[in-house]
Amino acid sequence: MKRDLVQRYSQNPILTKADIPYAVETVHNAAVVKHEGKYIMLFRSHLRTGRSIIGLARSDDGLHFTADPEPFLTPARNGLFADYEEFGVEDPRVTQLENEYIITYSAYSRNGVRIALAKTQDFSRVEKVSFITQADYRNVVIFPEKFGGLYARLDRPHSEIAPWSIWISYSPDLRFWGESQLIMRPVQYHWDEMKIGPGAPPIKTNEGWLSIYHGVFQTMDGSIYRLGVALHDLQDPAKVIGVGDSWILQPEDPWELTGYVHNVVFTCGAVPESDGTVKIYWGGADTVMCVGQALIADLVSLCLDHGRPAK
Ligand code: BMA
Repeated sequence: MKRDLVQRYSQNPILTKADIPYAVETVHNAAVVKHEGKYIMLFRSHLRTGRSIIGLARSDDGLHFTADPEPFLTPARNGLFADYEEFGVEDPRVTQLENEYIITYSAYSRNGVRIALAKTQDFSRVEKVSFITQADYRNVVIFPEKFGGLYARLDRPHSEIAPWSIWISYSPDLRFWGESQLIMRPVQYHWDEMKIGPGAPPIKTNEGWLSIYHGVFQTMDGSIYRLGVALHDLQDPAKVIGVGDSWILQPEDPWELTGYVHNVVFTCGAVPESDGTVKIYWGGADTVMCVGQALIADLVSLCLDHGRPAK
């Protein structure tokens, strides 16, 4: 197919450090959800220490965002969380479950990187609940529904031995997780051959759960981060029914090709709309936030008709 599946918004980037009322060096890798008719964006920002915090911005249309005056989630200064967040908090994802928004984020410290879970009802107060992985894990996305009474998540353990693959785990209470299985691997000499990781929390469609993931390819000039799609069975999300063979988005705009880390598009959130489109949000070069739109049906077809093996 010649046509681009993701249409970039003409006024990208939509949020940069110039828009933030406190001192930050980057605005990227943001989760976005709708809450009471507004779009809420939780974005990651590097400080001049080189460590990250999470800020919040609001929008009426999903395109024009205004940042709150203060950061939303910052490293704890004491208690258990402080031990594991001293190097920063990164890459949030948000899932609405019942009346709450569940936030997962990467916590960095001298002990490695692990995933913490926090929750909020209104995006004004946030409560850190617990760590839900040990080190080293990144990219945890939680499904917005339960399966056989259990919550489900996709995640990506760090590994120098096995390929960096996507796993699924289940939990009765969002705190204790188990029954893990590897469900999707990188494919050799393919655009996602080095690493894959879950991106946006999965979106329910008639054909299955649509997962937008990132894949990494290593070149002589470093790594390229791109986005692709996979479809999981509606009743049994451990079953991957199809994975698109081609990427849906790669670094092309100047602010994706160069920046804090060059050649990166990285997603932590996408918002399905009632007209069959989805707004996909991504960080460009770990520096700015961008948005684009795709037809959900096109992404599903890519998974089903032009598949690559899941494992
Ligand atoms: C990954 C994470 C992401 C980042 C990406 C590209 O390992 O650190 O936060 O966007 O690398 O630098």
